[in-house]
Amino acid sequence: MKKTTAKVVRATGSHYRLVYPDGTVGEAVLRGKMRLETSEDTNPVVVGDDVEVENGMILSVLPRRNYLLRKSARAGVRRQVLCANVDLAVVVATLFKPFCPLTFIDGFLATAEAYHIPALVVFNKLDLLEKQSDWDKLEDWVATYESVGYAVETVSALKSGTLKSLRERMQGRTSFFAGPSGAGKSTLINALAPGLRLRVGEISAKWETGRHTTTFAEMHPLPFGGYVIDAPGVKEFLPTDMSPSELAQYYPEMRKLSPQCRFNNCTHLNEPDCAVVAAVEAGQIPRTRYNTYLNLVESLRAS
Ligand SMILES: Nc1nc2c(ncn2[C@@H]2O[C@H](COP(=O)(O)OP(=O)(O)OP(=O)(O)O)[C@@H](O)[C@H]2O)c(=O)[nH]1
Ligand SMILES: [Mg+2]
Ligand SMILES: [Zn+2]
Repeated sequence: MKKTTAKVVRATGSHYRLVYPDGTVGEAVLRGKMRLETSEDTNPVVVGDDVEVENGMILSVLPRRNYLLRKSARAGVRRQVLCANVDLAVVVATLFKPFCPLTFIDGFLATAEAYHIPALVVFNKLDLLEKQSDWDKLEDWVATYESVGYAVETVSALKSGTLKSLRERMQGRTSFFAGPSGAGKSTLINALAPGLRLRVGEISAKWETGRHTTTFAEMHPLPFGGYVIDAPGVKEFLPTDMSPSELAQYYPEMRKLSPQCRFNNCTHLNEPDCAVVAAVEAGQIPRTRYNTYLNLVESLRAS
């Protein structure tokens, strides 16, 4: 077989599943030389990559239109590239079962911002909301994200009637789904593309967390056009490889105000005449967003 290009649709350790331009599917491994050239702090080939391949051997990765990476949770590995060449970065969050920290959502949104990928916040498991205080909390979170310019969907993977608008946003695009384990990423994808029958997991009754059912990232075609990448749930989504003042640029509401700070490299932590801190105190920037910024700065400093 002569040299050709293909799309990586599944990445498990050092094995990859490829789809060729004619629609055929094949398995591949990395050429030895490529493994050697690979730096140890990241993974060389990810779902969504277009690769050059010959005889089941991946020779090279074609230039990426974009990619998404986070701080790796694995010892000895600094960062983890999650996907490449996507149109929409979707964070699937829940108010409970499992609880999704706002720092998770905001770490994800800032990362998508850093890599110039449009982002969408999806609150799933709407059917579990009972008390008025739950609905108030959801309304508050939705208002927060919309007020800083993000698109938000509120859905239940178990109620297909709630998915219409999400489907429209995903139609014809390649979306990447991230979220804590158990948030319902695979269940949502099953509801959007019923033929797939992806494995879904139980929620631990004791911890109200998921059980890491999805173990590798995989790209699936959608029946209404487009693709979706289902990914393993992660506990944290922390940006990496940026300074605090850069991170602030990836909070759109801070980016807007930072020209009014006294210092042009203001980190909005404790500098005098900081327009961002003033806006937080005046209630013009959501305090929850500023708090997650502080958490993420902390994590950048620790890495
Ligand atoms: N009540 C309710 N349960 C849901 C909803 N969406 C998913 N679930 C349940 O949540 C559990 C976990 O769902 P999964 O789809 O496996 O979650 P995941 O995000 O793919 O988890 P990982 O693969 O571990 O990252 C399953 O028991 C689902 O039935 C929803 O909208 N409402
Ligand atoms: Mg899953
Ligand atoms: Zn400032």
